[in-house]
Amino acid sequence: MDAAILAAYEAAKKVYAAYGVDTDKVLEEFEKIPVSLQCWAGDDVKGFEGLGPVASENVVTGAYPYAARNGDELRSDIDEAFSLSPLTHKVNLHSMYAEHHHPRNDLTIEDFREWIDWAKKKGYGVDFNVSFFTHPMMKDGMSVACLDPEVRAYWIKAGIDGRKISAAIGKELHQVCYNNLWFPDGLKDIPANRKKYRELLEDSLNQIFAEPYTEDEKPYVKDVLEGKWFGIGTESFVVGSHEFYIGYAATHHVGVTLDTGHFRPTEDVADKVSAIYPFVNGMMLHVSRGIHWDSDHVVIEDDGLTNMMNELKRGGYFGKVAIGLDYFDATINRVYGWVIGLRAAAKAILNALLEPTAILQDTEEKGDFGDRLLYMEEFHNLPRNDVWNYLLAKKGILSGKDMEQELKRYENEVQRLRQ
Ligand code: RNT
Ligand code: ZN
Repeated sequence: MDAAILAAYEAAKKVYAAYGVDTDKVLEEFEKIPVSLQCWAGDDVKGFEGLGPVASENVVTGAYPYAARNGDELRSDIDEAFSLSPLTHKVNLHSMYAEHHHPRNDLTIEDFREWIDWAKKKGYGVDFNVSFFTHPMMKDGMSVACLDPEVRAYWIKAGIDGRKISAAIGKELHQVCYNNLWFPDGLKDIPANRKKYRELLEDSLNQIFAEPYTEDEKPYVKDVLEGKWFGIGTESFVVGSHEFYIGYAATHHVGVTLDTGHFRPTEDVADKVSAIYPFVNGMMLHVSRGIHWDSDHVVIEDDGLTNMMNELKRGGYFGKVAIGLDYFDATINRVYGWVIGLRAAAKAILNALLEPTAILQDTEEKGDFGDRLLYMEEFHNLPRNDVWNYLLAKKGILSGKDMEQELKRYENEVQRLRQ
């Protein structure tokens, strides 16, 4: 290792020790916090089913070339992104990335065999989602809340199978597989009967969750419901709103997903964790960056991310609340997008772990609010970057110009051949 990086780390270690933080321990903790990468950003949420032109319920903008066209390309791109991130990794799969061309509502774990074997070989975890969108069986943007019973039945079956697939993945990889359920269902204009759609969604969820997990599946799988307050095409009404899912999860022993882009832009999503977590069975984050709306910009080290990771640290939620990324920006190289988001998440997690939280919470207990704010500000000046540089050097992960050159090499030698 570069002697200057090591010397800086040793000095930083002393600074942190004076505040009661053991940086070696922090680096051990860091290894235990996986981040799940959204596979769907690698091809603009298209999937591999070859369904032809069908309406999409996810808005992706941009036309950067070289999107992955099949499983091998997508896995290669993910490997490349992970090689530049110091995190412990999971891959967040969507059912539209099955490689065996079975119908969306007739899939088993074997349709994801290539993914699972690859994850095993590389030591990645896997999370799962049924893709309840971009499919001929969607009707007017609706799936499980559709008024048409045939459409509902189709997607309920997909939801039931999705739980089996998730449990099988978790068992095979020996770690929890989060089965995330997001339904785009909603209406562009003012509904005349909101209640009816909510009743249909409730009934569909009851059918999807009817079969409890077996005792040997339970440690390896969690169902989480992802709400939203509006979407493009569902401006007036989203059936699966946050209120609906929090109520449903609390009363049916399932979990929720908080996508940080799915709230009013001024809402503080970090504040919601301790308000919801105690009452639901599991929580996942879709860390995103919305600009004015759920725009899914690449995650960067901004206040939203910092506040969320600090909250996970301060509330003891690391290891309890699952962290996933969710954004897609097709105006830049998609591998760049992943690398930037992974490194931002990694840095925010590391900074949160390094925070001398006990001091902050102590001043608060004592009512020393001046000290609390003073130290919060002062802690921005701790030598975090020296710990970060050491972490990357220890893992042999490139930074700065070297990282940029590696990404350019990958674009030129690998991605460019896809035209
Ligand atoms: C959409 C949700 C959802 C999707 C993915 C593809 O608003 O955020 O999580 O982005 O499932
Ligand atoms: Zn999401």
